[in-house]
Order: sequence, then C-alpha cells, then structure tokens
Amino acid sequence: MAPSVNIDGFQLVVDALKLNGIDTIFGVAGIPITDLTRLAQAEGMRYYGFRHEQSAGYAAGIAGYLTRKPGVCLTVSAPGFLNGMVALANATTNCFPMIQISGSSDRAIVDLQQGDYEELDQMNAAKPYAKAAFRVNRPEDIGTGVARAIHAAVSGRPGGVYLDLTADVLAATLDNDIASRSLVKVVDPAPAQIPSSESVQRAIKVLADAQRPLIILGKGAAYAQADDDLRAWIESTGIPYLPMSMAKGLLPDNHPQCAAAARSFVLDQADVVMLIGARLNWLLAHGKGSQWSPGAKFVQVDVAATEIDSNRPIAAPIVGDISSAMKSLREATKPGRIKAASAWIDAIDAHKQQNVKRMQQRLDANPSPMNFYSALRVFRDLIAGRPDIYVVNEGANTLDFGRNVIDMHAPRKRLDSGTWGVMGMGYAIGAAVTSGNPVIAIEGDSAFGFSGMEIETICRYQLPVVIAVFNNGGIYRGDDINRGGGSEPAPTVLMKDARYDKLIEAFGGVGYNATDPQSLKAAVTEALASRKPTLINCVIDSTAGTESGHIQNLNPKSSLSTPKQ
Ligand SMILES: Cc1ncc(C[n+]2csc(CCOP(=O)(O)OP(=O)(O)O)c2C)c(N)n1
Ligand SMILES: [Mg+2]
Repeated sequence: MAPSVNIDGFQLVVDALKLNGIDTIFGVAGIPITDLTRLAQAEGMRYYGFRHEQSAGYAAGIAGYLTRKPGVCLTVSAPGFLNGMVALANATTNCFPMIQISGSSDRAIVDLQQGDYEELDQMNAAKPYAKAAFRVNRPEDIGTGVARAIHAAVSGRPGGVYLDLTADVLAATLDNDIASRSLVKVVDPAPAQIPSSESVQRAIKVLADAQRPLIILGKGAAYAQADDDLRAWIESTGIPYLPMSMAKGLLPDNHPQCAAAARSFVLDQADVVMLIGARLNWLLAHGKGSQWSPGAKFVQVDVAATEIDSNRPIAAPIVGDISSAMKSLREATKPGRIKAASAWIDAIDAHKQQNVKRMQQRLDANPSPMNFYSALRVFRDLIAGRPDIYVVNEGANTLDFGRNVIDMHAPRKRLDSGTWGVMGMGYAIGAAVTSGNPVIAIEGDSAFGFSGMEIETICRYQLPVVIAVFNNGGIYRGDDINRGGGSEPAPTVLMKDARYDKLIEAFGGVGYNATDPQSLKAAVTEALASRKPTLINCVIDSTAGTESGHIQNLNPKSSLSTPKQ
C-alpha cells in the first residue's frame, strides 16, 4: 500500500479559495497567517500586503462590490483582526460581499482567558458587525467553512462575513484523500431572486397612474450589473431619475432623463418615487423631512424583504434581485403604459437649466487660491473623455462638491465614502488591483491622512493611482481658532502649508504641488500618461469649505459661539 500523503490546513485554505474562483487576497502578514500569505502567492493567487488591515479590508470590500465575488481580507489575531473589523462592518453596512479571514490563538487558552498571545474571542466579537461569522476548529471543516462564508457573503443582500481559522487548524495535517474530499465547490452562490408577477403588476399600475414619477437609483442597482435592462426600461418609461452617489454613471450623468441638477425640485414634487437598489436611510433623509413631499407614494425594488417599510410605507414593493426585477419589469410593461408626462419633464428641465447655469458660473470663476469648484473642474473635464477611469472621492467638502461637480459616464466608476462616510486609500488600491484601470483618488487632507502610509503600498505594487490631496489645511476648513485663546491649533485644523507631495517621493512615486488649475491639469495629465503612482498636493483656499460639508444639519451645535464663515 502506498503511504498516505498529508496536506496541511494552510494548503487546504488556499485550495478551497482557488476552487471557488477567489484569486486575490488583501492583508497584513504575521502570526499565525504568515505562511498562508506565502503559500497563496506560491500557488498563483495575487497577494497584496498593506500597511494596515483597515485599508486591506476596504480594498477587499470594494473588490467585492466591483466583481460580485467576495473580496478577501486576511488578518492576524486580535489587533489585526480588530483593525480589519472596521472594514468588515463597513462592507456589511454598504452591502459589499467580503470575507475577512483571520488567524486566531489557542482556543483552549482563549476560552479560559489564560492570557494567550493575542488573545481574543474573535468570532463572537465579529458577530454584531458581520452578516455571518464562522469558526473552523478542524482541518476537515475548512472546505465547508469557506463555502459557507462565500454563500453568506454574496447571496441575497451581500455583506461582510467573518471566518475564523485557529492556528491549530492551519498547522494541522490531514490525509490527502480525506482532505480533497472535504473541499466544496459552491454551486449558484447568489441565486436569482425572481419577484412575483403580482408585485411587478402592482408597481406598474402605481407608476402608470403617477403624474410626477421619479426613480432613485442606489448602489444596489449598480452592484447588480444589470446595466442594459435597467437603462432600457428607464428609457422606455421616460421617468426622470436621481442617482445616489455610487450609482452615478449607471446611466450617464448627462442623460436627458437625469434629474440630478433639479434634485430639490423633483424630491419636493414627485408623487410616486421608485427606489431601485436604494435604501431610504439617512442619505435620503429617511424619505421624510422638508425635502420630501409628504404625500409621495413609494415603489421599492430591493433584494431584501426586510428593507420594505423601513422608513416610509411602500405602496408597491418588488422584492427580488435587481437584475431579475428589471427583466420582469421590461417583459411586463406594455409599450406606452408608463409614460412620464411632458409637463413634468418640462418643469424639471427648466429647473435643470437654471442650476446648470449657476454651476457653470461657479466653475468658470478662477479664484486664487483655488476653491473646490475650480480644482474639481479640472477633474470633471478630464474624466468626461475617460470613462475607463475610476474616481475615488472622500472627505467632507471634497466629497460633497466632488459628487456634484464631477459627472460620471460609466457604471461603477465612482467609489466614495458611502453609507458610513469612510476614508482612506483602500478603495483606490482595490479598484486599481481589480481592474488594472487608472484610478484618481480625490481626497480631503484629513481623509488622506487616515491611511497615508498606503502610498508605500501603491508604489510597491506600482499601481496606476493618482492621489489628489485637496489641501485646505483642515477638517472642513483650515481657519478655525483655539477657543481657549492658547497657541495650540484648533481641533479641526491640520498643518498649514503641508506638502503631501513630498511623501510619495520617499517611495519613488511622483509628487506635484498644484496651486492653480493649469498646473493641476498638467500634473494629472502627465500622471495618467505615465501610469506612475502620483500624489498631487492641491492647494485649496482654507476658507472655502463649510463645517460638515453638505450635512451640517446632522451636526449638533453646543452653546459655543461660532465664528463667521
Ligand atoms: C473614521 C472616521 N473618523 C472621523 C470621521 C469624521 N469626519 C467626517 S469628514 C472628516 C474629514 C473632513 O476633512 P477633509 O477630508 O480634509 O475634507 P474637507 O471638508 O476639508 O474637504 C472627518 C474627520 C469620519 N467620517 N470617519
Ligand atoms: Mg480638508
């Protein structure tokens, strides 16, 4: 009899991931997963080593969003695990499919709290923040653990899944035959959820009876990659639409039905609002408040039945995946049955024209130092001809102005702070790695600082990322004063005249300091042509921003007097 060959847990994890088409890992190496990172690379997987697990996790989350396959983040036990958890929770909140795999310490010692190296009951710590959390305690269960994590991450509403692998499991060995039988190739992990025909008919009736219908597209609609059906149906109805931030470009922002330039008017006036992959959360003021018409009726297309009626009553829910729902709507809508009235379209167009003119005046002004408009205009113009470019946009004013100024022309190309307002370089790296396309990351100076060290990662892997740091010397503004009268800087102030461009030069990247739109344009153009990691310090007027950007209404104020802005 031939001697049986043994295989270890490390190898089984790599085999299980590869068997299921997962080819990329984002992480930070250390005990007990160092050999897992090496083995993954040796076995042909792409491994991207970061400087902090949170950035690695953000990269994994956005990779999941872009590919519809779970993005994998690999972390060490306890502190590395917790660093990654922010990104896992962010994935769950934003409905990105992601799996955080973490090594963990000796269960027997951890459970008796005897003070192990990096001791933490990680699976239970992860549970409240994850869509699902699993722990593998035997090597023969690795295949099942990976399969369950994949199903949980991508099925229904996607989310973040935690998979705990103990050091013992990684090091354990198993007979080769038993090991290969233990692996699971998942079948149909994100099965179509076809909505009922009654729900589709009900929605069509509500929309056909509407006088002033409006569609709101959320990032769920972008995630679905049902771009052709979505566009065809929206165009067949003539209904105006508003894209949420990451849904911009699903239909181009310059599409005649895009009502973004008349946002306040359409929210106030619409009598029927159809949400497609968009939740009525804080980003839409919960569908309540002064910007919403109280009498509006709602149609909602969502993959999760539990989303329905969460904030406003939904007259016509369509529960199903967006792709199936759009196909069903296309099939069931008779030509001409739903037609947005021309009076409604004309009224919207009149508002759009006014607002577009106002925006143009702001973009045409050329103040010195640059303000947000004049700097963003450079990117708006460049991106208009380059739909291949990913735009990552984070910060407060930098984010809010960026969303309004930069038109998107292709689906899933705008990646931003999202539901939670996160910041850092993770999305830029994840997008560059996943697509190979150029990425422009437009970051507030505070936003950039959350993970500025990841420029070393960008340079090490030679990623085509152009970072524009909108340097206004602070969180929101750079001109606040110490209310105690002392000489220390105010809480929202960052270093004045910092030269962020010098940082990337330490790693062989290219730095520019741009003080006007011409030099900014030249720098971005050169960076895109060279595909070299680049950081542009964009000097922005420290008084140009507003506190909390465009969400001042959410910022409680104390009795402290506010200096004039
Ligand atoms: C992890 C985290 N910590 C803190 C915040 C609070 N916060 C919101 S915006 C922001 C930074 C805004 O400054 P900047 O990025 O420079 O943008 P600006 O408004 O100056 O353009 C901060 C710290 C946050 N959103 N996330
Ligand atoms: Mg700033």
